[in-house]
Order: sequence, then C-alpha cells, then structure tokens
Amino acid sequence: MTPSRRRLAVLAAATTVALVGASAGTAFADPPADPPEQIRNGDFSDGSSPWFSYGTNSLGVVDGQLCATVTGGLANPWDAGIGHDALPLIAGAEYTLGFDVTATPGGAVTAVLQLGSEPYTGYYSVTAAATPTQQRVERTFVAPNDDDRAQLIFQVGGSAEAQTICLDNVSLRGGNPREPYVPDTGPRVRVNQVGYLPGGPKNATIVTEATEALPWQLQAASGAVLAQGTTTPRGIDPASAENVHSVDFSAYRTPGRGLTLAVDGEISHPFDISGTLYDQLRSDALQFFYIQRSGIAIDGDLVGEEYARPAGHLDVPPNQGDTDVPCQPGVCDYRLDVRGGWYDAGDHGKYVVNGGIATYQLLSTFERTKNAATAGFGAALGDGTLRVPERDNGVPDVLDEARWELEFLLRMQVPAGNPLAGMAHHKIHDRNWTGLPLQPEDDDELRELHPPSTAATLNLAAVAAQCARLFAPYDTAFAQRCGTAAKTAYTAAKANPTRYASPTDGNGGGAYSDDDVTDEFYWAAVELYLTTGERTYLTDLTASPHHTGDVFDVRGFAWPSVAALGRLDLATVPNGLPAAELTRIRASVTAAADDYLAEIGRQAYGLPMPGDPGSYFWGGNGNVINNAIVLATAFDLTREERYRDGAVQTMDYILGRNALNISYVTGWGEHAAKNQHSRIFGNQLDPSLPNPPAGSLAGGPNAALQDPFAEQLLAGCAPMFCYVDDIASYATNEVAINWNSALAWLASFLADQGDAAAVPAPTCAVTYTNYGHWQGGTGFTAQVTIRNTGTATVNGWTARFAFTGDAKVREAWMADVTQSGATVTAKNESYNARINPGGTVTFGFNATTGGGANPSSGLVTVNGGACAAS
Ligand code: 9MR
Ligand code: 9MR
Repeated sequence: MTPSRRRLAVLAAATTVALVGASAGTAFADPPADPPEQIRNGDFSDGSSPWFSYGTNSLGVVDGQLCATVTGGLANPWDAGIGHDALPLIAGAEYTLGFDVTATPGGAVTAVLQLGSEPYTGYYSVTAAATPTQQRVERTFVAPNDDDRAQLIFQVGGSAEAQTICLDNVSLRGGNPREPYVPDTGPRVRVNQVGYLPGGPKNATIVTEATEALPWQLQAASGAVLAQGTTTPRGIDPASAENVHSVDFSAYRTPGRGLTLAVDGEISHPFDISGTLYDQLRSDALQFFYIQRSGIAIDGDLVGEEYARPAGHLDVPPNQGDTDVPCQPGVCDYRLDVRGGWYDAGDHGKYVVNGGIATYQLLSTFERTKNAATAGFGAALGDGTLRVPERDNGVPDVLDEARWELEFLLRMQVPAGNPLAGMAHHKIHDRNWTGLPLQPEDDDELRELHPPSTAATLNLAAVAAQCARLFAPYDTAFAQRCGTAAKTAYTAAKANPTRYASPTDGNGGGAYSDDDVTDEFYWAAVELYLTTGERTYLTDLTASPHHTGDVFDVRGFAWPSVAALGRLDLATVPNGLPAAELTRIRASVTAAADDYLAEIGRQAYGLPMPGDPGSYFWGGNGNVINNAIVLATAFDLTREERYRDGAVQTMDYILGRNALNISYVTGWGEHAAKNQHSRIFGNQLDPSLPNPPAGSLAGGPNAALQDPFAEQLLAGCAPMFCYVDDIASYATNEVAINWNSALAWLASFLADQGDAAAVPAPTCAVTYTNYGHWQGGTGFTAQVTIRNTGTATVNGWTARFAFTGDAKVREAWMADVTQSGATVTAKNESYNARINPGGTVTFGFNATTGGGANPSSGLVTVNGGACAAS
C-alpha cells in the first residue's frame, strides 16, 4: 500500500469516528464572547494562500471564491481535497465551522478537521450535499483533542461526474483565548554558541532592565575568571523591542573550550575560542546538498543510516517523475527527462531560479580558492573532502556536488526544434501540494514542467558559463557542454526578454516569480564575459544599468535580485576590464561593505541588517549571510581586518547572538533549530524520521508571518522574535538550497581565516606577464617575476597561482612546474632558490588552451603568503 493510500484509509475510518464522537453544545468551557477566527484568508480576498489542494485538476480564485475542478469517478471522497493547515485546537473548547459551498453539477463535499499527518485522526466532520446554488453550512462542535497544527480538508472526490467546487467565507471560530506564546530564550546573555576566533571580534548582547553599565566576566569551564569589564547600555533594540547592553571581549584571545560569559546574574550558553571552529561547519553546510539530492539513493555509509533513502523521482512507483515529465496542460507537447538536481527545500520541487543562485554559490565557494589569499588554492575543498559518491574521482568534491545540480539545470533547457528552444523551463514540481512528512520516493503526485521563463533561462546561462570555466581543467566535454548551453540560453533570453513566471502559479510548488530580469541579464552577461572574454558580453554588461547602479541593497541579495553576483565576480575573478573600471567595481564592493559595517555598529545584536520589520522577511537569514559575503569579499580584496570582523560578527548572530538565543543551524550550538519544515526530515511529526542534518540553516524570523502556524502563534511579534522552530512554520523555519549555499560560502571563508590573526604585510611582489597568444590561438607564453620585498632572505620558494579556465602548462623554465586542476605550483631550481631582500627571480612557461578568456592570474602566493601585484 502506498503511503497516500494508507493515509486515506485511516482518514476514512477516522471520519466515521469523528461524526459519532463530536456533538454540538457540550462545551466544557464557556465560549468567549467574541471567539477568535482561526482560518486565514477564508474569504480568499488575498488569493489562494495558504490554501492548498490535492487530487484536483486545478485550484484558484474565481470571482472571489476558491474553486477547484475534480475528475469524475474517483473512488473515494478523500481522493481529492482542498485544505488549510496549522489550525490550533484546544480539547474541550467549542468551535463553529462555517463555509459557503457550491458544486457543479452537484455532489457531496465533506469538511473534515483532522490531524495533519499520519494517522490523520479525525476530530470533526460534516457533509454537505452541494449544488450549483450556494449554500451556507455552519456547525458548532467541541474539539476532542489538543492539536496545534490541525488540518481542515474539504473532501471533494468520489462523484461519478467531474465537478467544479467553490468555497467562500470559510471560518472556524472558537477556542479559548490562547496563552500568549512565550519562547524559551534561555539565559539573557547572548553569545555565538559555537564560539569565537582567537584573533577575531568577540561580542555578546545582554537583555536586561538595567540602564547603567553592568560588570561582565568571561569564565573558564572551571569557573575561573579569565577577563572582565563593563557592558555598554544600548537602550531598546528596535528589532527585538527589548532593552539591551552589549559586551566586547575581543581583547581576550586565548583558545579555550566551554567558556561562558556572566552578566547581570546570568550565565551564557558555553562557547569555545578556537581557530578551527568553522572547518566542520564548512563541510556540514556543503554536505546538506548531497542529502537533498533527487534521483539518486542516499548512501548511509556516507552520511549515516538515518539519512539513507532510496532514489526519489526516477519513475519508480508511486513516483510519477522525473525521467519523462510532461508540461502543464497547454504549455508544451514534448516531455523531458529532468531527473537529478537537489530538492529545493522542504518540498520536492526543483526550480531553476533558486537552483541557479545556489549552484552559483557552491561554484563561487570553489572559485574563491583560486583568487583569495586565505583560501590556499582549495586544499580544504579538494577531492575527498566531502562524503559524496564522487569522492576520489580527481575532481574537487564541491564541484562534484555542484555538477549534480548543473546536470539537472541543463536538462531543463528546451531542446532544439521546439518553440522557445534554448530557454529553460522555470520549474518542475508536483501538480498539488503534498502533506508532511513525505519521503521523495513515496510522492505519487503528477510532476509537471512549467513554462519557460526569461529569469530561469538567464540563471542557466550564468551558472553554465561558470561551469564552463571551472570544469575546463577537469572535464573538457562537460565544460564545453556547459559553455554551449550558456550561450544558447543567453541568446534565447535576449530573443524572449520578458517571459515572466506567473505569480499565481503556486499550487504544488513555489511560484518564484520575478518581473524584473534586468539583474539576471547583467549577471549572465558577466559570467559569459568572464568565461569567454568575448566583446559581445562585455558590451551588454557595460550597457546594463546594474553595471554602475547600486546593486548592494542594505537588505541583501537573494534569488530575485542577482546583480550583486555579477558585481562580486567582476571584482574577484580575473578579467580584462580596464584598470580604472576594476578599481571602480572593487570600490563599490568595499563601499557596500562599509555600509554593512555601519549597520552592524547600529544593531545591538551586531548583524548587517536594519532593525525594522521590513528587514525580517521570508528567508532573511540567507540575505543576512549574503551581506556577510560582501564583507568577506571586501576582506579578500583589501585584506583589511574590519571587513573580516564584520563577516565574523554576522555569524555570531546566526549562531546564537540574537533575541531568541537560538542557533539557526541544526547541530551547531547549545540551543539550535532542529525542526525545520521538510518533508524528508520530518522527525517532529514522525519520530522514526531524522531531524535535518547538522549544518542545515533555517530561513529565520519573518515579520510578515506568512504561514498559518506562525500567524496564529506569533501575532504581534517584534521582528527578531517572528520565528518558531516548528515544522509547520514554512515561512520562518524551512530549509532551502539557496540559504545553505550562502552558509557554505561563509563557513568556508571563516574556516580559511584560522585564528584570524593580524594580516601580515606582503613580503613579496610579483609581475605576471602574458606575452600573448601564439598564432592559431592554441597557447601562450607567460613569465612570472617574484621580488623579495621583505627584510629576510628567502631560501627556497614555492609559488602558486591558478588559471581562470582551461590553460595547461606544457613546459616551463627556471622553475619546476606542476599543475593540478587550474592551480599551478612552481618550485625553485637548485640554482635560484635564494632571493635576497630586494632581489628577484623569474620563471616562465608555455601553456596550451582551447580558447576563452585568459587574463593574468589575480593572485600569486610565495611560500603561502600572498604577494602584492606590481
Ligand atoms: O511545503 C511547502 C513549502 O516548501 C513552501 O515554502 C510553502 C509555500 O509555498 O508551502 C509549503 O506547503 C504548504 C502549502 O503551501 C499549503 N499546504 C500545506 C503545505 C505544507 O505545509
Ligand atoms: O525563498 C522564497 C521566498 O523568497 C519567497 O518569499 C517565498 C514565497 O514565495 O518562497 C520562498 O521559496 C520557497 C519556494 O517558493 C518553495 N520551496 C521552498 C522555498 C523556501 O521556503
């Protein structure tokens, strides 16, 4: 029996029980005079959200009513339904359920209040004989159980004929006034529960009534006092509406474990001071992607048996996808094999726009290792560093992981010979929303391709272009496939520049609509330019308003606003822009970073995000981290420590220095989120399932309260409190690939900082001279000169740099040169090991290339230290 059949059989039995068990008028408590409304958007004035359907052919608002069409001849009433989740029921309290209903031509509609997951225990139900003439049904009953997340389903299946069913003015009033929800915020001293880097900033926030400075003590695990001082009163923090003080104990730099901060009679959660805090977070955050993979069995030997599961969506029943997927009716007449990729989030949908930014950030995590002085050419991200099936294949594992999604994104491209060839379908997902929990292999919904969109096409163009340059050293055929797809997509997007995904196409999957794709055009042009060096992309990117516009919003960037991705890459990936242009672009990154630092200074919790409700939105943790990525990039560009400090402080917020005293990353910190909304990691609903794996980031506080659970629980919350670690709250507490990709990038940066010691002044300067391409363009000759600008004699040297694309050293002189991937390592010969202060050595090489941009390397290190370019 498939899980959904099991669920429906139980539901049928429960319905009968509920009809017998519930009767009106036996209230145990006096109903309040004005009983509260529990249903959200019951008059559908706000579209169809948060309503959903299953087993129907369509769901939408028509003339102000919520209407669904249902196929005739479904075996059971419960084979199709329209529903609302997260209704709070209080045992013994009285409720009135009311709704207007029509059915055309006419049939039974049963409203069932039930447990929202297996065994779908029924609490109450009522059946209406619905006709084309609207009738109002209203019943009063007493709830038999407590349930914070009850589900209301209108069962609309089982008629012999197809039906159109419409609902209006759905209402569930009743319940005693609820106790206001008071989250457990633990000790009033808020710290980064994971810890602090020895040489980095160390800040904490204290919630207190006190208005005068208070003494603080940093304590060892033994209780011994390691440092002390006084707090800085900060007044009422607008984001949390609490009176707070801050503490800066940065001056204490000694590594230790289990430290605490004591202030105002409270002791913080324990934390470490260590230079290796983030090494494991880097791999945990990246490991999330393997566990989210579609179309492959997850291997328990790699990630632990609790996360092992069969492959999802390979057309093994009851799955209906993803190897031969039709379009939504009327959208196309072909079918595509779109297997693979990652599940986007807590749902089983796969969306090209969000897959785009997530893939970009994994690829960028890798690309940074070629251009950032602290990233050491990627040893920590190399082959064999992650627990993925492709480990030990000679390709860095983070690239293997990104490729899993890249292959899916390429499959979403409309094949040649079809209308809109070269564009990418916006998304593929279930026709109807499924319930929670649900393992991918158990999903029996029809999967459909949604119309191609310009935004999706440009996401494909951008990341396929990145793919082309980054995979070139490892897999020429794949890199070329990416390069061709990128160009084809870009051309198709230019021919179809305004095909927007519909904001109302959101049943069974997220809409991911976006009606401004100028930023996607800019990003794609940048990536294509960086990869190919071709003038046509340079012309386009230069003409974009985003090339000179302010792309670094104070509230961060995310999937709908990607101009920042282009700007960051122009600033960091070597390219042929004129020096003055590069200077301007890099200055725009540092200017944005300065703004974020100023914001960090204003926020008592030290995050780079303003404190108003508009700054706390769906997935805001991703935007907060993306602002830290701008700070980190500013550090990579300038090596100015204040930018690194800003990135560290942002992580403090994510890992516990916040009003809820919670780490938003599963498994990290004393008190961490663990019930994120996910069909796979449904432990809160089914204890036999795991929680999300360590390293899973929650979306975070969302003052707009966009799911019914958060809305009923958190009404009136101050912005930073608008979060609940409950699986029902998808608008505050989901996992998603684009948030985890941001976390992975930042964790990797922080891991690279080690102790965060003072940045050493360079003791070398290099000149990298490319003498130009040979005739026929098959290669080039280059020379590197290293000058010792320090005061000590260098005795033996190893220089490193990386090519941007496919270049391969063929032969070298005056150094012993080897190459791994794009990274070139040059060691001195016996005769030129010594470089006196002020002296120089030079080596040269011939390299072959199949084409593409071939700018001078942006970073050369000597004996591990970054050299100044000269
Ligand atoms: O699980 C879905 C989550 O991934 C989405 O972010 C969210 C908004 O689109 O919707 C969730 O699905 C819910 C649906 O919208 C309404 N019915 C219940 C679904 C699960 O809670
Ligand atoms: O991250 C998305 C957020 O920016 C939107 O406001 C929200 C509502 O449209 O959707 C979020 O994305 C969800 C997607 O629609 C469906 N899969 C889960 C995503 C994360 O919640």
